[in-house]
Amino acid sequence: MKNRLRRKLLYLAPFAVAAIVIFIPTANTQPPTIRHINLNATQFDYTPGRIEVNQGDEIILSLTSTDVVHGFYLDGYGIEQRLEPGITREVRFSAVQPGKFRYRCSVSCGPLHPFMIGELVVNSNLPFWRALGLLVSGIAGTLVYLWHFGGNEQ
Ligand SMILES: [Cu+2]
Repeated sequence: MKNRLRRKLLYLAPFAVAAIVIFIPTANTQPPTIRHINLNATQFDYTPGRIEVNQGDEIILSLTSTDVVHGFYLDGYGIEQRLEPGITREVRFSAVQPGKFRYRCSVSCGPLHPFMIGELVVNSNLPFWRALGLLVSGIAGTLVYLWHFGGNEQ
């Protein structure tokens, strides 16, 4: 009887370890937050030129042109906004899609207009993959457990 219990624990141990490893916190596990970002458009770049957020974050962009009329177009999210000089426009969206997306000027604003490009980085949602990993290891653990001990009382 005691031996059987020990064998059970031995089989379950790897899955317990897997579950613990999956939940070890790392730098990338912040819960989704509201990110307020000021983005300035000036001939011929954006400041900041690179924005990094986490998947699931709610993004509020305050867009301002500091000189001439510019535009803001965000690849992948299909967001477009015309920016009149000195008038701040707010764009709000959820960063649901992970990956790298370019934002570019969509209003011809001068000779270097085609090079007026920035980058939005949406880091993938690690908690989601951890939850999935836990689910998979849980199912695998259950299957192994049933396979070894199910209905076979010896
Ligand atoms: Cu421009």
